[in-house]
Amino acid sequence: MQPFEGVFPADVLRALRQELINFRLEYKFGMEELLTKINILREEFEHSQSHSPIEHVRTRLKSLESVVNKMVRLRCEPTLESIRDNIRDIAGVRVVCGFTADVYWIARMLSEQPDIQVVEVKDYVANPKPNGYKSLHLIVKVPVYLSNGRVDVYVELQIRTIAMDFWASLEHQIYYKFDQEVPESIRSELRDAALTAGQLDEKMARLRDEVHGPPE
Ligand code: 0O2
Repeated sequence: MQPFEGVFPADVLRALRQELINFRLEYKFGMEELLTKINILREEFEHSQSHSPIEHVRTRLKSLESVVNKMVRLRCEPTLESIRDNIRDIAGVRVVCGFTADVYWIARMLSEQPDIQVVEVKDYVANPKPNGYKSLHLIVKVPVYLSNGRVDVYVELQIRTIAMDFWASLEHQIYYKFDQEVPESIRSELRDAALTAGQLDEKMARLRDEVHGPPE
C-alpha cells in the first residue's frame, strides 16, 4: 500500500504526483538546453581547431528525495514556488576541461549568451575552499519553452580542470567513506594533494604555451 493511500483522495494524489513529475521535467529540460549550448561550443571548436577545451560533460538531476531533504535543511516552505526560488541546484551540469584558462573561457562563452542569466558566481578556482576544493560554480537561469508558456529554471554549472575533477571525485568518496568525519591526517594529505593538482595544472599550461604559444 502507498503511504498516503486512503488518507487523501486518489485523484488529489494523482494530480500531485503529476505536478511533481512536471516540475522535475522542467529542470531536466533546462539542463538539456544548457548541455546543447555546451555541445555546440565543443563541436564548433573541434571543427575549427581540431581539439576542444571541453574534455567531458556530466549532468545530474536531484532526486525528489534529495530535493525534499534540502528543503528541510534550508527550512524553506514546502511549496513548489518556494523550492523553485530557494533550491538552485536541482539541475546540475559539470564541465571538465584541460586547462584553467579553459574554465574561464567556457564560463565567459556561456555567460555572454543573451538567454542565459548568471545569478551567482562562486570562484573556488581563484579562492579555493580551506580543504583544497577548486572549481568555478555558476548559478544560471535558463529559459524553457513549454506548451503552456515559458518557465525559467536555475541550473548549477560547475566548471573545472581534469586535475581539479580528479581531486574532487576522490575527496567526495573519502568524505562518504568516513561518513563525513575525515581524520585530520587524511584531510592534511588531501590539502597537499590539492596543491599538487594545482601545480600540475600550472605545469601543463606552461608546457602547452611552450609548444603552441599562449592562448589568444
Ligand atoms: P552534489 O551531489 O554533487 O550536488 P549547497 O548548494 O547549499 O548545498 P553551497 O556550499 O552553498 O552548498 O554550494 P557550493 O559551495 O556551490 O557547492 C555545491 C556543490 O559543489 C556540491 O554539491 C558539490 O558538488 C560541490 N562541492 C562543493 N564543495 C565541495 C568539496 O569540498 N568537495 C567536493 N568534492 N565537492 C564540493 P552537493 O549538493 O554537496 O553534492
